Amino acid sequence: MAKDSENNTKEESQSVKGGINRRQLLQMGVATGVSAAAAIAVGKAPSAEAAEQGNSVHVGPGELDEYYGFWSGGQSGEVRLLGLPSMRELKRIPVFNRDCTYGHGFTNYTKDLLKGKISGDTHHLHLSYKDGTYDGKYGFVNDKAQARLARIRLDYMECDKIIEIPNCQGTHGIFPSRHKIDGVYCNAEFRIPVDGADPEDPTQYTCLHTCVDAESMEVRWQVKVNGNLDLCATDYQGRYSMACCYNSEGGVILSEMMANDRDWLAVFNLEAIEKDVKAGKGTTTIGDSKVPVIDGTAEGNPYVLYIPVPKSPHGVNVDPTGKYAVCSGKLSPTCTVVELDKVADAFAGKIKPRDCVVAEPEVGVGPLHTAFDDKGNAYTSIFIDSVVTKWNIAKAIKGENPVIQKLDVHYQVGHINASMSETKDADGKWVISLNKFSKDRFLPTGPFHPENEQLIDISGDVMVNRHDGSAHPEPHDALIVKRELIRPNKIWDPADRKFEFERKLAAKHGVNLGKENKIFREGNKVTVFMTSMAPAFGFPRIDAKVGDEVTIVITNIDMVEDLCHGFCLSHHDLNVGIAPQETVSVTFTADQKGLFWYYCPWFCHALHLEMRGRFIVT
Ligand code: CUK
Ligand code: CUA
Repeated sequence: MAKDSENNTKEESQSVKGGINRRQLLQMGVATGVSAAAAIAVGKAPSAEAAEQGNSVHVGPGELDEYYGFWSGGQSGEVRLLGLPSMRELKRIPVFNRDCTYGHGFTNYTKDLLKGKISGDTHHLHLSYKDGTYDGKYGFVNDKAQARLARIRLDYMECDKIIEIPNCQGTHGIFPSRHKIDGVYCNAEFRIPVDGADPEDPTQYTCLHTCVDAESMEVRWQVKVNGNLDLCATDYQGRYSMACCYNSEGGVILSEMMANDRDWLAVFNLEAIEKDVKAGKGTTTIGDSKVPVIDGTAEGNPYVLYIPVPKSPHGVNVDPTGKYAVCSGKLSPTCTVVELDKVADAFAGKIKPRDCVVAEPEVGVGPLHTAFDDKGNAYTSIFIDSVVTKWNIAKAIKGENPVIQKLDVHYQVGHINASMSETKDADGKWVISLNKFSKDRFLPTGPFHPENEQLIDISGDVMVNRHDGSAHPEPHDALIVKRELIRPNKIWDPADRKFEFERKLAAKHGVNLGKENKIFREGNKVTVFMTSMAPAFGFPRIDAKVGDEVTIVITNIDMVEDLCHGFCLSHHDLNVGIAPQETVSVTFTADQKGLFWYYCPWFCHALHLEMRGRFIVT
């Protein structure tokens, strides 16, 4: 059996390159005269043969995956790193949450990032670009819950910046520039009263599109818009950022928000905005914020173009050619295709905004997000129908029925994405379907079910589901990135900018960081510099007095890849991990008298359990 299917796979994958083979056609009913599109579009399950061709999710023991998956972690406030196609979870990167695995929210460095907040809601994660593809430098992720933007450095897979977006609530869609590292554009989803506006009067509410500098992570400018903002995208040339708007009504209850038959795609003219911001032309500020704000609400203003699209749209994605932006009508069974080269004429008043729309294909009930392959096809997630619809963009523009296949997914898909879909190098191999309900697909887990993620092979003419995987709620979005583009370091560089605080502290005390073990006392401040090297800490005993403010600076001086230590202090709510050549510092008050063992929580050595010491408070 195994041998047979192996042979079939080889033979058929060859024939499938040039198109659908005869056996497949028969199984789809095509040979009986029904057109391929019609036969597949009715939602027939792919044949057993089709299921055996194409890509495999099997990655053998010791083999490495071909892609990194970057997952937003939803309510968990984190980001997750997977290997694809195996779907093995490789790492959870804490961002807006506290996580003692790595000490995020416990070390001085990360406490400074979080500023006392330990919850978040990550929806959209995107990587920095150069020339339309990933440059491997940064990841950016939003916090919808507290209107923040975080940056992850991909060289160490750690969060290194978190900023608050002023005068915004519900920071939702974000997208970086795709031509080079430049801006990160952030959409506020909730309209709010600012600058003393009356909370009782929704007509006074404001909504802002924000540009953050990707390197300095400072807010450059904001644009005041009509309606609200939702998902975000940028073009490939640095001309436009864009946002779909589902609440052009400015409503505050459901029926008000659903009233209009059309809302819009807002397109931001970056050149016009930056020019006037630079010249200080027409800019204001809001409240205590010093960020220049441009008004994009007037009809025919040069900054924001409002392209009408049906109805309560969700999702905006730019195809790999950079020509088209695709919006979905959450309450319309259609996608809207906008030709980006027409936008300049619309800004110039030569054509109407609506004339930028070149197609509105019917794709299914409740379309949300769209991904792309390298052959001009789009894949749209259809929430209500629980399908992924594959359709052809060129056919849609010609006015032909573009739907190629609808594949059942289980159940209620939110985001989907395809391998390298958000770059010019989309490769048409995989689609990930992030499904909001798993219902009966897994062993019961009580009232809260896991989510279900399905990995779909799109390399052949027929989409085939290859894998169901449970996920901790609730990943919103995911990227599938070629592994060659991501090259994280395996141990820390002790000269890294991350350790600036600890280096300064060491210099102040004349300590050679990572080389010396020393304890200092100034008044009620105790500062400890110590090393960790399997299986011992630099000090087997640390003394303090009740009320002391204790700072412990620990350097893991092991040079060996994967040899991590940690520092956990019993009964002090303090637990951090320390990677090879990393230095961390923790500051806490010695508020309890007695003896408290500190120990290494990472299994590092045969004598790992003995890697501990006494903290004695008198
Ligand atoms: S949103 Cu979640 S399914 Cu926040 Cu990207 Cu569309
Ligand atoms: Cu060090 Cu366990």
